[in-house]
Amino acid sequence: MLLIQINSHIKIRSLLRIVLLGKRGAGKSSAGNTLLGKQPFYTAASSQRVTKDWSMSASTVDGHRISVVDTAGWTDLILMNDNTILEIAEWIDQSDPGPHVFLLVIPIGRFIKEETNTVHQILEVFGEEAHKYTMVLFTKGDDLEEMTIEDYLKDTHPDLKKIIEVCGGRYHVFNNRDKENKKQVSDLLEKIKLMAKRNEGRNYTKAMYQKTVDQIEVKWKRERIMNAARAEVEKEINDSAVGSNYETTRSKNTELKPSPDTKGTVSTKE
Ligand SMILES: Nc1nc2c(ncn2[C@@H]2O[C@H](COP(=O)(O)OP(=O)(O)OP(=O)(O)O)[C@@H](O)[C@H]2O)c(=O)[nH]1
Ligand SMILES: [Mg+2]
Repeated sequence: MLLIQINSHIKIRSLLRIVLLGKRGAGKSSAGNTLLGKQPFYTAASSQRVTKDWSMSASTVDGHRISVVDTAGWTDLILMNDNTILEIAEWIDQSDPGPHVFLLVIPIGRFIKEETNTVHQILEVFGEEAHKYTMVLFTKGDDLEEMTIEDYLKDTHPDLKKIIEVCGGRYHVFNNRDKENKKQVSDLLEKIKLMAKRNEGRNYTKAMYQKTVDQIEVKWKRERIMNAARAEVEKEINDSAVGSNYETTRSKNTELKPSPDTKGTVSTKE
């Protein structure tokens, strides 16, 4: 046990591997730059996804070697499919042998249902085992103005509170516009190191990811079977509706249109 702790201490001291995740435009690349104290990641105010692929950069911060993987912005349109699964596996590979921490980047502001869906999707993709390696990193801390993050969280959307709870109550806030504020970086590193120590220096692994992918694939398979069954039932209902409409129309036509051999008898009878 002691040996494991010493080893993990050495591991954490040698390189802290960080992966940034979050919705498009959440401030992931900016947060990566703030963390590293340099600008390896391109950032922009855009309604489109700015970062389209992952990239990695490393630096020494407060005497610690850290590597940061910046990832493409999650959008509601990114439906999980085989390509996304492979792309994520690559991000994890980049952080070989696996990240010590996922920073779930969420901008300060109005937290609406759409954000919740994205965050839930991210949490689902990495699976339950990832929760203990995840921390919420709020960006746009300047928007808090006079408020503290604790004040902001007191009145926030219950879904956001739940997300923080899922992440073991871990969160931090960055103002990426304040490049002089080195304390925000040191404080985050301290929180990450504390978390890494609690995890005994272990990191999220590709095997953990594989496990969740297998579960997702089973879920997809089940959904595909259910959808096919549903489509079959709908088709049967439609077919029988068309059939009965046809019958109704046919019988209406039969009532209204006199057959050629009865033609004339209908109107001339009286
Ligand atoms: N005011 C303020 N703006 C910020 C902050 N962090 C990021 N931004 C701005 O938010 C916009 C998006 O930031 P990015 O870092 O490019 O966001 P991203 O999550 O990497 O975006 P994608 O790569 O498209 O997913 C940019 O205009 C940033 O300048 C912050 O702390 N405060
Ligand atoms: Mg980006």
